[in-house]
Amino acid sequence: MTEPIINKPPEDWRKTACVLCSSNCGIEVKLDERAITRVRGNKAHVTSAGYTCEKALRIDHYQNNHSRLTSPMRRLDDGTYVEVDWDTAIAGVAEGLRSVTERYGDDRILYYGGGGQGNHLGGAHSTATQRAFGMKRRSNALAQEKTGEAYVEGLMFGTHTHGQIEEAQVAVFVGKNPWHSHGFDAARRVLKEIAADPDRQLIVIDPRRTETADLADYWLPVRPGTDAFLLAAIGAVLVDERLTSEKWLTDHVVGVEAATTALGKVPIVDFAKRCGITESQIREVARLLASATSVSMLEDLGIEMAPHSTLVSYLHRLVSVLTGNIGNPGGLTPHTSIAGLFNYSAAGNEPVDPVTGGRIISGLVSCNEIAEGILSDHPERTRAMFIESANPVHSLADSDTFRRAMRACECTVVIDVAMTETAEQANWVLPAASQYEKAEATFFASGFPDNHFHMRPGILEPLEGTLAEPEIHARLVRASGTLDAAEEAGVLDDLRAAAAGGIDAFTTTFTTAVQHHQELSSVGAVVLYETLGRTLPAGSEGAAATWFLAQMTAMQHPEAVRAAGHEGDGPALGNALWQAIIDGEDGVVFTRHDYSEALDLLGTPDGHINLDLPEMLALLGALPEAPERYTSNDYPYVLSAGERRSFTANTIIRDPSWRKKDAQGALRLSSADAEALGVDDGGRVRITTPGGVAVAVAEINNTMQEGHVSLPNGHGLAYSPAGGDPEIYGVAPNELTTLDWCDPIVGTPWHKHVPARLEAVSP
Ligand SMILES: Nc1nc2c(c(=O)[nH]1)N[C@H]1C(S)=C(S)[C@@H](COP(=O)(O)OP(=O)(O)OC[C@H]3O[C@@H](n4cnc5c(=O)[nH]c(N)nc54)[C@H](O)[C@@H]3O)O[C@H]1N2
Ligand SMILES: Nc1nc2c(c(=O)[nH]1)N[C@H]1C(S)=C(S)[C@@H](COP(=O)(O)OP(=O)(O)OC[C@H]3O[C@@H](n4cnc5c(=O)[nH]c(N)nc54)[C@H](O)[C@@H]3O)O[C@H]1N2
Ligand code: SF4
Ligand SMILES: [Mo]
Repeated sequence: MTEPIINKPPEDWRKTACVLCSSNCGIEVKLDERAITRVRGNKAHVTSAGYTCEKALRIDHYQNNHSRLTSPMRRLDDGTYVEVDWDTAIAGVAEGLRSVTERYGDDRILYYGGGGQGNHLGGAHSTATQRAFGMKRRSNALAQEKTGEAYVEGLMFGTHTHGQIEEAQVAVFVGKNPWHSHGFDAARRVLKEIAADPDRQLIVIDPRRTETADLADYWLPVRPGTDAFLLAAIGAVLVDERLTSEKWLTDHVVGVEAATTALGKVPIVDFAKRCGITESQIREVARLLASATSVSMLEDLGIEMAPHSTLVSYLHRLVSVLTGNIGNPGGLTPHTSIAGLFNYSAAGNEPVDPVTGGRIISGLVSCNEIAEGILSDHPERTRAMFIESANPVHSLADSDTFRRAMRACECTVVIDVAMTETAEQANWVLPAASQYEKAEATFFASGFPDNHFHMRPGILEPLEGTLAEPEIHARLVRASGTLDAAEEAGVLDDLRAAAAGGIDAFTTTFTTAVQHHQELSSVGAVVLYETLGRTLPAGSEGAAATWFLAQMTAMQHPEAVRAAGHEGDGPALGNALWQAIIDGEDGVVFTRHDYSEALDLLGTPDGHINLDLPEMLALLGALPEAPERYTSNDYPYVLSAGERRSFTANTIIRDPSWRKKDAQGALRLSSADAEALGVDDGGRVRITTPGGVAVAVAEINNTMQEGHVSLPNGHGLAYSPAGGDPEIYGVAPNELTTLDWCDPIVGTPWHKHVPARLEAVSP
């Protein structure tokens, strides 16, 4: 790297990324002092190539707003906060965590979070703090959306797969609205390309006529919560009409007979009625999927947070496998990861939570069970929580119960940039530097045949009073005493000296050091930050941890790393990749494969895809007996609580003035429902659910089916405009949700399918 970005002259553009969704589009920005005044897509970016959506252009509302924290804070008994200095805060947090372990034993502290849409380096450094303080319980937002998918993928593929939509002949979205939510690169551009190409088809399975559905060749408006019936029927047609890819299945798949036998019993006509899609349309779609050269199916919250969620995750993959769409160009492909979000190796042998009895998927406690466990009287319950870069009071089901659970803990710590709903309940609040004030990166990339990684240095100095997470974790690890012996033996000094001599010298010294001091590898990210990180340019220090990730990637996929243009063998190859990551301001290709190698990346023990999942097949067999509806006379509507819209981005931006439209976060409902309720457009509606009551502004919107209404996510945040008292804008969806309304297999909440009662509120 030539010069630190933070030292660039004011008139220069600075390269960074948008942090508002997992696409992390490369952007270039101009600054005026600390304000981000201009934003444009970075055309040279390896993944996004200049693409952005409207949200990136208003990113300054994330960087500069009145919610930013500027001092560590400690909660007093009366619930108010006092500012404390960093030394006091670090010592207090270390003492609070240590005393919980001393009193209750190991494994009583839960670590939650570790990264949002743009920042995973904090989480990478937190592993050091977790180990230093014996935090073994973990959870994060993935355990309220993607654990069902991960469970099924672990059993079927032993790894994650991703649809290569850009190349697919047929793209299918099941409960996903990529026009707004993205989830793959340059989503709107790619959707428009597919829509404009007569040889390619777009299929959207969604009760609402979304912006994506508007572009689709086939929009299948399922009745909410009935996707399992639709996908089972599509699978059944494949079997009934002998449309499966026999030869390919014989070569690559086991358990075909178990699955096709179960599908053979599906009552297609009855299931068509239940999901509200005609049999002829189901047959037409099944034939299209079977005849296409490639199909990419992607699921998202519309099925992950609705009835039969884990089963649906299985059923649509079953359809992809039966039609031979795994590992082919434009199909679903396994891929490399610079650091995997899930560990698939325990699939099928997941441990059970000793307190709640729930399955722990990939080491993650189910989000819906965290509060219940803490509030139980089980002797092994969690007694402390360490929450980083997450806002679970707002984002997890039943906000009130999560608040109570935090208060029931003996020590709670929050690291955040803002005074959030969660920070407001914590004993200690530690202010983080923003994602434009430090090195950051994410581990979301799931590209194939090429996979990308983008490490961005900070473009601004940390806001006064804040620290970047690597520094916070380094201080906590030091306070734990874990590094005392190595420090006294002069090992850290040796590592610093070696790092100053270059990455190869550092590699040799580090390898020897961890042999003598094993604790160095257990808190490895912090050791790297404290040594190698000190030699990196200002704003890049936290990138040292990626050295380890580069080494691991080079060890696991040496050929693919070399094919991506990085040279060397063994540790030298890892170092070449790392240097490219550090220098690559537009991101790098870190692995390059050929499609002929795609199925080599499967992680199942026998290298085959497995369709015989007895638990899922039993659920499929039991579908005819499933309830016809989950609504009742008391709660006759289905509320989707948390829709992605134009100006929503989870709770990353708190300042409501960033929204150009839908400032109030309206409840969308059909004109038929509005008329029946006597509600006008812009009028007010009371929403009552088994979890709570809220009042929202109504928006009559005929993309909604009758009986189905939706609220946006990310609203209902408290924000104080300059000098003003805090105000709450819109409805916080989880004031309306409950903990028990969730998937029976993995515990993911059914937020898209909350039974609700609506009443007009007189003006
Ligand atoms: N603009 C914006 N983009 C985002 C985010 C954001 O907050 N704002 N958040 C990011 C995150 S964290 C995530 S996980 C993704 C989520 O992205 P998506 O899952 O695409 O977003 P949602 O709008 O929550 O839900 C998708 C669709 O599910 C539909 N749906 C509701 N019920 C059902 C049903 O029973 N069956 C089916 N088939 N569909 C149903 C809804 O009508 C909606 O169109 O978005 C990411 N991108
Ligand atoms: N009812 C309902 N609930 C939902 C959903 C829904 O559809 N309906 N969607 C769910 C989904 S899919 C998800 S992913 C979750 C998301 O919910 P969470 O995982 O809680 O994540 P975010 O809302 O993205 O909050 C990220 C936090 O990180 C903070 N932050 C930003 N930058 C930094 C930084 O650099 N360092 C630190 N330490 N903190 C930072 C922000 O201030 C914010 O408090 O919400 C879930 N909740
Ligand atoms: S919100 Fe997502 S798609 Fe839009 S610019 Fe940001 S990263 Fe890209
Ligand atoms: Mo999410």
